[in-house]
Amino acid sequence: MNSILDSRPDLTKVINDVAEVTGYLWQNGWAERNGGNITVNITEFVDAEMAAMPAIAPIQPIGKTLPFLKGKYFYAKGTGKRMRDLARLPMQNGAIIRICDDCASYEIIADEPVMPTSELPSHLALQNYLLETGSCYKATLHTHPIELVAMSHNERFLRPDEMTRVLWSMIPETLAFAPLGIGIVPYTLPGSVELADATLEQIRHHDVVLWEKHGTVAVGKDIMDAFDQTDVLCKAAKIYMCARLMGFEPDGMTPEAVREVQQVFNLPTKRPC
Ligand code: 2HA
Ligand code: ZN
Repeated sequence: MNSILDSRPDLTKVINDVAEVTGYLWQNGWAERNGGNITVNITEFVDAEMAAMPAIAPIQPIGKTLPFLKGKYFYAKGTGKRMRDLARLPMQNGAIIRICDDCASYEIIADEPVMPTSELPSHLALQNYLLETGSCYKATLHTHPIELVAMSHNERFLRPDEMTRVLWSMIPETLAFAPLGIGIVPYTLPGSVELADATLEQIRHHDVVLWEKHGTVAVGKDIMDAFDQTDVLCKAAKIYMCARLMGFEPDGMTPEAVREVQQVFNLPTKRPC
């Protein structure tokens, strides 16, 4: 069967990276059944032939009007599709969509009429924000990392400053690679516009957002980067949990040691691009 990826090596590389990452999500135990979703802005790879491709399914509403998305193209994981299946067959478990001129609806153009992710309002609201701010970030990743979700069941870790402080203090690399820390969104119905709005507020100032008792959302320059952001914070959560399993509350790096890393490595206080 023909695929939009045929004779498009650059686009194929992006989709193959998504497939590689979805394999990691499954192996990490972060992607039970159809858990999690991904979108990647692929507009830079669109050629005249792609731009002329007709919709292969009825136009659908996004649920929000997102003015910076007009005419943009995204790869999106399909709703109800499994990450572990996407790892083998990305174009049968995800689709390429085009945002319509009303900026409030989208059409699927390839390869198959796979309806995109149930969290599309959140993903596209983040993509709209990235374009609005001129960011070079292209990917959004929602997944269910076990240890971070477990921590969100405790009131102490629903305080974003406390959660960030504990994670940063587990290992210097957490601070170095997630210098904006983790934001928290109190429990909100999955797939809702309210969840999208709350996520957007938090991602402005954080590397990753934790949805209470649900999962994480990360943005990245590409899908590998969004995965790394999540992975770095989850590693810190694992170390915290290992210490607790050994029967003690970990000391954590001292505030002075944390400040030293921030200063010596000149860590950014906002997203680099
Ligand atoms: O796609 O994870 O939050 C399934 C989900 C919804
Ligand atoms: Zn989810």
